[in-house]
Amino acid sequence: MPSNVTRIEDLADAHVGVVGMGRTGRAVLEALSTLGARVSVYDERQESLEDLPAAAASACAGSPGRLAQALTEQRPRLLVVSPGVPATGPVLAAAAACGIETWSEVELAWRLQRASARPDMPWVAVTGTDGKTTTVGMLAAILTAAGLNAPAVGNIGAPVVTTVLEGGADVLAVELSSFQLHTTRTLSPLAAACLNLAPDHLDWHGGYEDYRADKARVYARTRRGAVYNCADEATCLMVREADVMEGCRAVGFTLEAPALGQVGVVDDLLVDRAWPPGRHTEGLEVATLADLAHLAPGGQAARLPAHVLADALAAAALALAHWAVARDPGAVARGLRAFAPGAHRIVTVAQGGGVTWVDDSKATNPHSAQAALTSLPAGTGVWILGGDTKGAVFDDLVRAVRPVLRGVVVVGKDQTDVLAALRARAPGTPVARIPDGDGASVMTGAVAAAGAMARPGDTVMLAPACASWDQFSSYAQRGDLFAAAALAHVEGREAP
Ligand code: UMA
Repeated sequence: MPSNVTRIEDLADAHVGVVGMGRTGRAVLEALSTLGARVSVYDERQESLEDLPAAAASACAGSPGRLAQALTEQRPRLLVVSPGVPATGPVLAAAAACGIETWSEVELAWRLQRASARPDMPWVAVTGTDGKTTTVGMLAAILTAAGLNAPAVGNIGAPVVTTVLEGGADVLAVELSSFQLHTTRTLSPLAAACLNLAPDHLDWHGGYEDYRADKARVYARTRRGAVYNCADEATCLMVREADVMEGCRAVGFTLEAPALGQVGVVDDLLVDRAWPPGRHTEGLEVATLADLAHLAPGGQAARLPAHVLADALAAAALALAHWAVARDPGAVARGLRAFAPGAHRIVTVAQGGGVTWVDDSKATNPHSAQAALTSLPAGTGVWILGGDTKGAVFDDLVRAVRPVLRGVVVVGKDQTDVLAALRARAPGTPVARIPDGDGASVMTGAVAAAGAMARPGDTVMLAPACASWDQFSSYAQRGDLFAAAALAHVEGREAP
């Protein structure tokens, strides 16, 4: 049985396996090649093994069972697995049975950094079922506003290992999925947060408790701040049970007035009672709701969705763990003002005749659609909904958003489940149905129907709660077609 690899120096000339040749695997192959490792690559798809960024000692394509068999025969000293490789699948089972140590790309990146000329460059880590990408973006913006070179990396799209090898960063804002955390073993972040916990990816993990346990790993060995969501008991419990470094503080974020040890909201202020020296007697104002107005439908701070405010509070709590932000807390407000939301996430795309048109095409499940819609005042929302349901159930969503609705426009190839939920949970609410067709005609029809329902002061929101695949090529295309049709509608033109 091969001995465990625990040091980067051991990798020169070592036989290392890399599973998955997507974004992660390719970055790992490049990094391992520069270290002089002999790399064998494995992937379920032959096409993924084409045009590799560096030479591989061997390449194997085949079913998960076939990859597991190859691993058992070849027995690399270390295995670096891509996030998509499931915890419950044959590949990780074979590695465990053969005693092959397995790392995530994140683990490799952390070890590379610890062995580099700047071993103490801090990482700030964010996980959670919802809001990770927004929070990491806000965090990077705040750290940048404090004068730091602070890239946003990880699950957000940029493999961490590439950024570490490039050098030059002062601090990393790292988005971590539960997949990545599963095989991350020695990371010791400056600050860490699990934003919330709801069932997700249960097939990959094998069950809810396994999913929870992998999320909780984000807090292990945290040095300054273990940040939890006061409204989510699961995250409070994770922090209570976490094996953090001596001196690490538990920091809560809350939409209410903050108690000692929390970051929260007082009137229209974001207030820190976790970090400042005077926190025992008073809080420190670090930003205002107006600093987040550009993230609200129509740019109105009063309509800021609660989950966006929660993400901003979490980002502030994490960033303030860094000395550069603690010394310059105004960076929180400057960073939040500079933060640009991701495309198709509650973006105001048109305004006219007193009606605001908002693209939240990224809301591909009921949970995220609900978060966006419930920020609207009662009776002022025209909701465009529907698409590929992925087997979701809509009753709870419709019940929750009914008070804000003026009307609903239903799109999608198969509208059965959505219409049944509307009939059961929002009887009497006007509903328009858009017949199946190509993406452009569906969106033009939906915008015309929504425009006919809306009154001055209303918001038309595309928050489909469904995937886009049935009528569009992606949620991005769906959002783009909505924006184009909404603009044409307010300008009195025909949709392009
Ligand atoms: N593959 C196998 N066997 C498997 C699974 C995948 O051979 O069991 C192969 C595929 O054939 C393909 C390659 O692995 O060639 C793809 O690897 P991957 O699925 O791990 O994806 P990457 O391209 O490496 O992208 C990953 C993350 N993907 C997943 O977690 C599924 C990206 O997150 C991340 O941005 C990227 O690394 C950079 O860090 C995406 C994601 O959907 C956005 N994340 C999930 C989420 O946010 O919910 C967790």
